[in-house]
Amino acid sequence: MSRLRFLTAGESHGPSLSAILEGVPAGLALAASEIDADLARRQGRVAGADPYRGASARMRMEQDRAEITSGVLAGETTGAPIAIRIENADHANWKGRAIEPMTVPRPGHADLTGAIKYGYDDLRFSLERASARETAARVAVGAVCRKLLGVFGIRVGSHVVRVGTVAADVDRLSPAERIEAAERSPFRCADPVAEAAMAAFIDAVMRDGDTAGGVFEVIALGVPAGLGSYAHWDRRLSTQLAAALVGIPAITGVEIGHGFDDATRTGTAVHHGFAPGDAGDVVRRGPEPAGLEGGITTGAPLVIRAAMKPLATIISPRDSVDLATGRAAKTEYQRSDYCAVPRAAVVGEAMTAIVLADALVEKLGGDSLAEMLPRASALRQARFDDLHMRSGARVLWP
Ligand code: EPS
Repeated sequence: MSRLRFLTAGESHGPSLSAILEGVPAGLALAASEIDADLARRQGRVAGADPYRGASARMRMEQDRAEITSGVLAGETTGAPIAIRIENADHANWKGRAIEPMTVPRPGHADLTGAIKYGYDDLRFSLERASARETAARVAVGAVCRKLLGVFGIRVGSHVVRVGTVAADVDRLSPAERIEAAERSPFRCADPVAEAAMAAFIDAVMRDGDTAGGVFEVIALGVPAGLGSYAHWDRRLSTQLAAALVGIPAITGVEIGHGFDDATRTGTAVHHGFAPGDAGDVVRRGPEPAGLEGGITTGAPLVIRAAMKPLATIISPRDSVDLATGRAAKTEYQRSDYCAVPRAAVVGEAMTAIVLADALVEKLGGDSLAEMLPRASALRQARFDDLHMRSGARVLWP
């Protein structure tokens, strides 16, 4: 089913992160600098801005750069697997160092569950791979998918709608305005009033030695109707998008459009009417339902939200147990971010781009761009007449 697939490898303080992406059609122009642009967005290194407030000191250390080591020849994809490598600058600081085993698990992190599952006596073995550092590799893969989607006029962006108790008010902005405004904001927030309040909230959390979570929204524009299917649960695009987002570290909730708010309303308030359009098409009488109906895209902007729990690495010591002695102990602080919601939003874009690129390749046939482009124009021009939807009554069951 899935035409496009990827794997990542690498530890947080190891020599490098690696990714292999397979299923990208031949003929896509691709340069490492295009991947670097998204890596910089994930790190908050945009237009010379300082890395996001609330980010770990590690962010100042890393200047993530992608090296493409296969699948691209003479500047174009060949259809072969694309391999990408990103160095960890911090590796030099850990290499060859004798490090005391970590034996006190941080509640909420993968320390304890990793040790139970794999039988570690040093919890750093969990931490190294469970670390959100790995999301840099996903963003690199997402950048390639973004490039592919761009050829078909599909754009993916994100913005932060909540940090802790501070919510952004974005109702007056169109989906395109939201993601464009976020690109100019150090918090990826489209509401300048909320942005200032978010900064104050994060400053207070940092002063208290605590962490903050929040909610981000991913928006995809220009998505054609007809991607995904209701034929089986795993073919629903909503299933794939929700899984892609909840698979980002610290994500604990996913919402299609305003799913949780809509659950408080009645059907007539949520489902607006259809009307015949001028071009022989069907238009809606109210706001679009988040771009998905029956697990299939409608052609409207796709809107998905994800909730991030407050990070589990907290500067203030937490009650725990020393697994080496079995006695009560306090956690020791490991360097971390205080709030990573704006960075998680960029990872959310990457995961969304990967799902959409897979669905597009599945719909259009993905050996080469030359093959996909004419099929995409035919799809966009399809009218109901072409789809034989006005043929009147028929017998369904002979
Ligand atoms: C992370 C802990 C911190 C973060 C890291 C994710 O790393 P370190 O322990 O090296 O200070 O900075 O994120 C990144 C390095 C990154 O590039 O996103 C964790 O435990 O998840």
